[in-house]
Amino acid sequence: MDNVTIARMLEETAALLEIDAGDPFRIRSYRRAAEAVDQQTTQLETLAAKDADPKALLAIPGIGKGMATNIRDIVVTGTFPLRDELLERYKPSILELLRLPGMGPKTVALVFSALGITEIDALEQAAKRGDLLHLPRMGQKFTDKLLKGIEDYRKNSSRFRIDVARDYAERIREWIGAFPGIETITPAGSLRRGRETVGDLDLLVTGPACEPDVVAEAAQHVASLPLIERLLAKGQNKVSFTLHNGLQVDVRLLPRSSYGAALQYFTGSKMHNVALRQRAIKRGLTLSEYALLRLEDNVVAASQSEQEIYHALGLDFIPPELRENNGELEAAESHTLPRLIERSEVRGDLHMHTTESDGRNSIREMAEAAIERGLDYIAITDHSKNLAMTHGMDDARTLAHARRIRQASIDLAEEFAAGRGPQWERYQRLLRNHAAQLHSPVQPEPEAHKPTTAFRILAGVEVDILMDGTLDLSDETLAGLDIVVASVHSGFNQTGEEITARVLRAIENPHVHILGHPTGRKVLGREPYKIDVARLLEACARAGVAVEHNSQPERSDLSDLNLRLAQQLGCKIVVNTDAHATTQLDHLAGGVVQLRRAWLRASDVLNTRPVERLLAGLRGTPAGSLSEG
Ligand code: DGT
Ligand code: CA
Ligand code: CA
Ligand code: ZN
Repeated sequence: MDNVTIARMLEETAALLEIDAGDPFRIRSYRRAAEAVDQQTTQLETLAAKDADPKALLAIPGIGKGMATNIRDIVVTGTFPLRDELLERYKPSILELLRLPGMGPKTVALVFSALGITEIDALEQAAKRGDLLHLPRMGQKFTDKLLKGIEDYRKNSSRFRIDVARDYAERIREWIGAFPGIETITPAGSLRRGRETVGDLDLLVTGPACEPDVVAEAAQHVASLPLIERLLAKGQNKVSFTLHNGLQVDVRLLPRSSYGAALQYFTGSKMHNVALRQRAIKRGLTLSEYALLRLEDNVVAASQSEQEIYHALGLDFIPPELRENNGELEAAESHTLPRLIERSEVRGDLHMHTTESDGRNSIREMAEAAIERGLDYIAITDHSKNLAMTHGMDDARTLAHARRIRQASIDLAEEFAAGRGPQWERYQRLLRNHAAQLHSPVQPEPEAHKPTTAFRILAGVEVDILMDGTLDLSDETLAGLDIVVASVHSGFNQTGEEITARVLRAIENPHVHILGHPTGRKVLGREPYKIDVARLLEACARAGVAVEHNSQPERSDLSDLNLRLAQQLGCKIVVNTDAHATTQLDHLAGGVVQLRRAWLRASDVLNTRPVERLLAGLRGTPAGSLSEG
């Protein structure tokens, strides 16, 4: 039982208590416990074991005596009494109702008590019959919106967000990798290509344990994975199953000799593979999941690595993110594939929140976490006052916050100059690791990580774009900041004309540097605003306003296609995390994958530059001059 599962059970219990109109204090305690468990880096399973110190669990903030008992029950029995009791009363399917638009716990409780509804199908039928119209606060409008929501939910629920799939791939990888003789586990399919959603998870496994005479034992190990909800098929070298959330996983165990061919085949996409096979045929070759063979005598031309296969077909290696049959074969043939941006080339992050608005950490904590991740600078951009629920800032608070941010930056610079502080501490740690790993085949390069300039914290804001396109803070305030991100957070129902005009007006303000999450869509959730994206991007390019790729997995906005359009239109582009906690700075890696899918190089992205050149690039530099460096 891992922490993620324990946290999920506590969170579900909080939701069920809410439906049950339970004590708000109690509901909050379950929610806080779920969060605390989720953030633990040690496995609670070990802390909850019989021989472990009974105080170990209690040492975690947010976990009291009762909660510790619940967690011990979960570890031992897979559940705990309160959860069982609530699930008995409401049926597990009721949790799904909460994912529909407009269906908060109070509404779910109402349809349950009035109509006995515990699942989506029954809710849909009731809505269609008009049964909901008799309930308080539920008119025709609510019913229509709900039916549309159910339709969207069904359409989307067969796919999963990439970050969800990635987390499961990692957990399954840990389990499979523990088997002796298994050396390599690679997620293939749409996950490897970095699509923002995946239909199912394809995992390829190889090593001595996957050779034909012994593979059955390894397959047996895979089939005993505790996360499996339902085993669908178990063959000689393939195991398929589903997880609790319905995600299907296909695991294939393959001998080393054909691993490259299998990886190429199962990475796809289908369209890319079709084009590649046609190319093979033209050259007297045939490509399968086992090998690239010469047609005339069936001699293997390549099979062990993808590189060999692409080279044998007269192509440069094509990174998985580009394999969508969008011109990548032609570019690989003419040696004109771009050298795609890498996570390590991003030097700064220009959009994040602190406890000043709705973030969870302080300025200093965000900075230290960014340093730990190898960044050179960040901008702190808390919300403005129009977003009242985030405790957004007015002009005075924005400027006071900016002073604190700059002071924090000065503090870091002074520590740096004195040869101490988080940058030097990180470097010392890298050196120690290096010394410890001297005998390992992979040598880290501590010299490359030696800090040469002080980390910089830029003072910024995420200013709300109001309904009429004016900004939520005064021009004088904005002029006093290093980074102004402007974003839409309201009025999603505006017509295309209205919202396009609104955002165009906002970017006319000369103080705006970056347009935050430009289309407002949520992956598998909310449709984008009805904004004219091409017109918007053209205007941003003209005005020199950078457009953001927001790396929050549920946003991932701009999408890969819109990013490619932005680049073609000459827009400045930045990739940000919009982190609301230190751990979310890790989202940068996923954001970079989307940039890669858009064929972007480091030189296409502003925050790959050192901070001085970044700032120069943000201020009035014509968009066209980006490419020189
Ligand atoms: P997904 O799962 O819908 O997000 O998308 P993929 O790309 O992961 O597709 P999936 O899981 O059906 O298959 C994984 C890869 O295996 C796919 O990208 C290409 C290859 N593949 C699977 N079935 C076929 C097929 O019938 N023909 C060809 N050419 N390739 C296939
Ligand atoms: Ca797949
Ligand atoms: Ca599959
Ligand atoms: Zn925002």
